[in-house]
Amino acid sequence: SSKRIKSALISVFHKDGLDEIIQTLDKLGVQLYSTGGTKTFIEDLGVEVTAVEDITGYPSILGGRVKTLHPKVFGGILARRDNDSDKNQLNEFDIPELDLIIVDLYPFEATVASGAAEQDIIEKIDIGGISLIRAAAKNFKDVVIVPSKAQYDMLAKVLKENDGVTTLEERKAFAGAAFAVSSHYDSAIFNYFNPDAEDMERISLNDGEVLRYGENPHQKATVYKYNNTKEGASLANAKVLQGKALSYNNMLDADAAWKAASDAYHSVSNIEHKQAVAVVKHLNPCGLAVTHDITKSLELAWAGDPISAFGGIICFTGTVTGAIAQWFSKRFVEIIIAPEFTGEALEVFAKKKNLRLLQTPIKNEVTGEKLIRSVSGGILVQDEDEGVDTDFKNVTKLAFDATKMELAKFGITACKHLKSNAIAIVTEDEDGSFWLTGAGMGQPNRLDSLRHLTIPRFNLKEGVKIENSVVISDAFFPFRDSIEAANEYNVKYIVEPGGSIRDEEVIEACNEFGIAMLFTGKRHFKH
Ligand code: 93A
Repeated sequence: SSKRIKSALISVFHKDGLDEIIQTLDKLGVQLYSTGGTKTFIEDLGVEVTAVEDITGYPSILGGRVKTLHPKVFGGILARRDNDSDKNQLNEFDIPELDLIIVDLYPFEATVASGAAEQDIIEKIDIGGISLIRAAAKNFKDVVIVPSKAQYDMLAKVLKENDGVTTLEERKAFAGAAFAVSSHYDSAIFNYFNPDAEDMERISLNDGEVLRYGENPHQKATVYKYNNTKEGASLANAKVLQGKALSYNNMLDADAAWKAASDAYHSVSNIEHKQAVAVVKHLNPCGLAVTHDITKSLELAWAGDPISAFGGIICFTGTVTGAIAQWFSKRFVEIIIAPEFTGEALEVFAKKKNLRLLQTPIKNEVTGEKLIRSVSGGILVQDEDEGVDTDFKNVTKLAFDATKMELAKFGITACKHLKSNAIAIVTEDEDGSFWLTGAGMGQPNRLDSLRHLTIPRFNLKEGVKIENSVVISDAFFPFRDSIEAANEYNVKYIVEPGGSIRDEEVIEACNEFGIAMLFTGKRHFKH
């Protein structure tokens, strides 16, 4: 039902933006009450206002800690206007009805962020203001609550359009905003007092940012940014330099590209001035390279699978220059991620209005990130699969060439970023560049990954020899059939975790075919 605002209690920390509201309320003949500083502000506007002390009969005490906390204030807010007993009590105790409450809380978060001393922070825990907000929101049937400056526009609109008359629907919407403000405020206090709390508890559902859309345009999606990594930069906090709004898939792909490029960079220790580039499609790196030169890395990453690279997500671990930006002028990509873009690069990219540029430092080798996914009725949390594998065991008669160990490390890293069942082939160029030359992923069996994806992609590369390349499997080979298939193509180096009950059979097949095999002892499924 509709209600006219006849009285208002105003108690705000930041006074900016309030003048217009006060003038409008004054014109509507609303009786104003307010606290110390706010009262001075209103009087300076030449508007008549009554001190809250005149309602309570108490001065503000304890240095302002108790100003509005009084039954005469809260009675006037919480009284049910259609309840005779409540009405009688308001009369009996001479309590004025308060129809509109405007609050702007003490700036707790900003005070914490400023690095203030603990005592200053504690003083900024608003007690009266938060109570006013909760009380007025609880009684939205009769009362309008404006819980922060962010709702001033909404209030101004309601006041102007209907001369201070509000509908129940409008008051309930204000109450909704009020509880968003109060829960956010309390989470900030919670975070301050519980610095070691589980990261998940820190997500405030009000903090979500709406994404362009979900996995498909008819699905809504939101990103909640919170610190789920202990070390270093994060993808969600990358700076968006240009381009249309990001979607759910964009965020996932950008994260996959950023992690693949960064991890590839960390996996290699024998390349001077190393630069990694990843080209990702649908969460899988279809190209990945580490070389001594950023342009070369880009070219090899693109050449990994030039068909799939169309519309891809590219991540660099070094500075993107104008020349690199030019390189993309005739190629369509969705997102480019890099720690740095030169001014010239930005100028060139500016012509591609839809292209997103994300700026973020590379991922640390180990970040302690917690990965979160949902299933119907629950959420799953696990540690990120981090770090470079270095503990290898030669299991075949033929020793795994010592000069191929660095390449193997790069290959394991590439393979670990592919969806299971994953097989990767990596190759070293004449100049010592490492690149992903074949990749098979997402198949329900390893043999299909090898035969139908990895090898055909590898065979597209002219002049690259399989006998010099290393084949990596993300999990053990359950049978000797994959080794037989690999042998058909003349594979000479295989890396796999081991751990199958038929390991002996698999090793025997390698010995038969003159293949050198390493066991890593570490599986890298990615579902
Ligand atoms: O210290 S408080 O928690 N005690 C109170 O009773 C109280 N009532 C309102 N702080 C209180 N407030 C806050 O004072 C409001 O939330 C607002 O931030 C501020 C306005 O004070 P002034 O009008 O004196 O500038």
